[in-house]
Amino acid sequence: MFVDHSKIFVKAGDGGDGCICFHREKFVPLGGPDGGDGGKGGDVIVKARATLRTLFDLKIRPHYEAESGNNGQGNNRYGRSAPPLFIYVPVGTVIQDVSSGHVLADLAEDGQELLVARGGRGGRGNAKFKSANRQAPRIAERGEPGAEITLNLELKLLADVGLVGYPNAGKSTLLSRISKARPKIADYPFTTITPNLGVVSFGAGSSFVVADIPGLIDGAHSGIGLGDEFLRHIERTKVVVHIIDVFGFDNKSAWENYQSINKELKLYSPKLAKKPQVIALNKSDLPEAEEKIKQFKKHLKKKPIYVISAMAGVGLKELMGAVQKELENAPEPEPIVMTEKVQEFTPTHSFTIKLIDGEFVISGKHIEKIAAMTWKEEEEALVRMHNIFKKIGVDKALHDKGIKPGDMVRIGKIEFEYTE
Ligand SMILES: Nc1nc2c(ncn2[C@@H]2O[C@H](COP(=O)(O)OP(=O)(O)OP(=O)(O)O)[C@@H](O)[C@H]2O)c(=O)[nH]1
Ligand SMILES: [Mg+2]
Repeated sequence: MFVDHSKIFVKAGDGGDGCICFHREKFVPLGGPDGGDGGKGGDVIVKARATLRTLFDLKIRPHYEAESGNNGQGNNRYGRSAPPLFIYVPVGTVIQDVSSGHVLADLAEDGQELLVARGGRGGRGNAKFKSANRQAPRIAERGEPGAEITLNLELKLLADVGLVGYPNAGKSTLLSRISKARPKIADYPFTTITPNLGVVSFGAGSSFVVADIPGLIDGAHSGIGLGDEFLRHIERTKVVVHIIDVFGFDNKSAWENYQSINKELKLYSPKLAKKPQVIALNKSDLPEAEEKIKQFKKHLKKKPIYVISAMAGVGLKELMGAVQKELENAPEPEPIVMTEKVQEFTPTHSFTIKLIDGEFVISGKHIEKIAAMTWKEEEEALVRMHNIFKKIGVDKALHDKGIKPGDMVRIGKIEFEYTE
């Protein structure tokens, strides 16, 4: 099954907790702190793989979570870091961050990868908190939570040439004639419901990839029919071949059809409308085609028109020759605009305080992270957290909001009673 977009939720692994431990040995009464650091949580990496063709697997399994790092242990043993979690996608997958709308990457080559969520840092063990005036610290950090992100994945086919036209015009028939592809062909509209790709070998050593997409109808740009879904695949091609049934479609003439399709392309994307277009009038083998061809040509005197019979294989060499020539002159399709990098966590100390159901709820990325990394069972660790909060102005802000001893404060998942 061909699936060309999917929304996935990923979470990197949490860092392992740092350990609060003291050296124990016979005859050594007061061993120093020897709690090791926690290991790093696993990153989540999206990687392109040439053997994949669809995003189907990700559609049916949209949740991904990397392993957490192991906790640190006594005797200065560090916790093991977790391996990265790879999510494999087909080449041509565009990754977008749902919350910001930024395009993060366009994985256009086999093996290309993007780190989408960084694993949490391991918490430091209490050995790291030893200082001249703190010989036996009961402080360690919990692991940093792994980053979370929701991504839109969209597969853009990497074809050089796109076939567009109304349903039943003969696009799939043409593809089957010029390549080894065997798409379904039938005498009714919307036979093709997902794109087909074929490789055309032309002349000495040159070849190009052609995409046959479902037929377009009026209003396709706004989502009517199947076509608009697939126009984005055409956006990346270098050349468009416009296939027209010389007998027309939907009780309209070939000329009217030609204009309407071009209008749809323009409404979908002006860039698409500007792509080099090769015009092919199909079904020339049928009786009375001659007269229809004449009529069409009357309207369009300045542009070359290729008269073909996809079924009988007439005029295809000339058509492919024209396509080849256009390909040689066509500019490389513009790369998709990419945001430089995944926005990494930048410690901004900004926070907000809201009074919700009598509780003072503090939110802010940095502050929530500090809270999550605090061993709240340890008095000393809590004191350290409060000292950090004081420094960044949380205390003062709580005062300004009128907090009194005994009131409850909540930060992320932790809650405590306020004391002076
Ligand atoms: N006589 C004649 N019939 C043709 C020719 N090309 C295609 N056909 C017929 O037209 C019908 C539609 O052909 P398809 O290739 O399925 O058309 P399509 O453009 O891919 O149609 P959709 O997938 O529905 O968009 C089939 O019955 C074909 O046999 C041609 O050159 N001559
Ligand atoms: Mg078709």
